Amino acid sequence: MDLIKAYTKGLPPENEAKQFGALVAAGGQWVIIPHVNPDGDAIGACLGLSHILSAAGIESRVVLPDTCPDYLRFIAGSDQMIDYKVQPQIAEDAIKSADVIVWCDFNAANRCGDLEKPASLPGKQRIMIDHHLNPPAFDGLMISHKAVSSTCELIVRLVAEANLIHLMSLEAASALFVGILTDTGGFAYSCSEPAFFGLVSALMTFGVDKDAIWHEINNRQSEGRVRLTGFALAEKMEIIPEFKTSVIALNSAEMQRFDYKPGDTEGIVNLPLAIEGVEYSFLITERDNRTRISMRSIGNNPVNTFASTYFDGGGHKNASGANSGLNVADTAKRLKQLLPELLKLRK
Ligand SMILES: [Mn+2]
Repeated sequence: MDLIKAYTKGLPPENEAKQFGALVAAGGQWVIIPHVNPDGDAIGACLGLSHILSAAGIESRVVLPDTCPDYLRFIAGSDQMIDYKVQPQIAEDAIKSADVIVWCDFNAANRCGDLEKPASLPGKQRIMIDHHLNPPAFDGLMISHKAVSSTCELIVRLVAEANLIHLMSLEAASALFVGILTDTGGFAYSCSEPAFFGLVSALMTFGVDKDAIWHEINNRQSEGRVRLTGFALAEKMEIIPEFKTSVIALNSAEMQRFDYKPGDTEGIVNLPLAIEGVEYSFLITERDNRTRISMRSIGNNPVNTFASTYFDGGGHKNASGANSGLNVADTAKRLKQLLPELLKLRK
């Protein structure tokens, strides 16, 4: 038994790993798609899986519904990704000629934006590898487990359970480490199981340079991004003590003032939770004329049911997201009106 398999403890279950292993053995052309507005876990998982497939002799392409944030472009293979926003025809052709389509780090077709239709093309073998809650019915191999920290962790487990760990390389392990690091907030949440650290420890043996990855993700931000964070906290954060809530609403003009690039607001939503007494944090942003709400909470205060009940969204208990059909200001107004309902959902 290899080092990583010692920690997987049947997650994912053997039948899923077997089916995945059979698909890898069958080869063919694969396309891997992440969710819109991809984060470290989505990009790390897509590229990590792509490296693993390459080692198996499988031709795979990562096709993004929209732009990869700059801070993730250090990951090996990121220069080979196809951005649908930049190369729509190449992206569609890649998906059309694929035998296998992987939904990576999302579970509903509408989470991959403009790729919703191509990602759902009939007649394709589909695989979902994801850790978000409440996956809808899926036409394909569903490897969906909410108990893992990240889709990257799930891929490490899947590869080990499928007896394919010999395909793991330094490039793959490093990409997968990125998602484990970012989706746990630097090992702060969603990773309390001892087995998790055993798994990470085993992954490190492939030569992952943790310090270099930390540096790439945290210490290479643009001046605009750091100033936008400062502006959001100093000028835009509204604390509503009776609801233990912080709301930050940033419209497009405010974001552009700081030369906004995709990914620049990543992480801002977590910062108000540092304030004593704040248990909920909401960040409302505007991107491509769409209003997005990021939701975070501490402890037994679910935000996912709030996201799905009152907005078009969902996610994890303490980390959810939603779309809003209203503009930023009106979304903030509606959100604040709904705060009494939020408190009713407390356990
Ligand atoms: Mn994730």
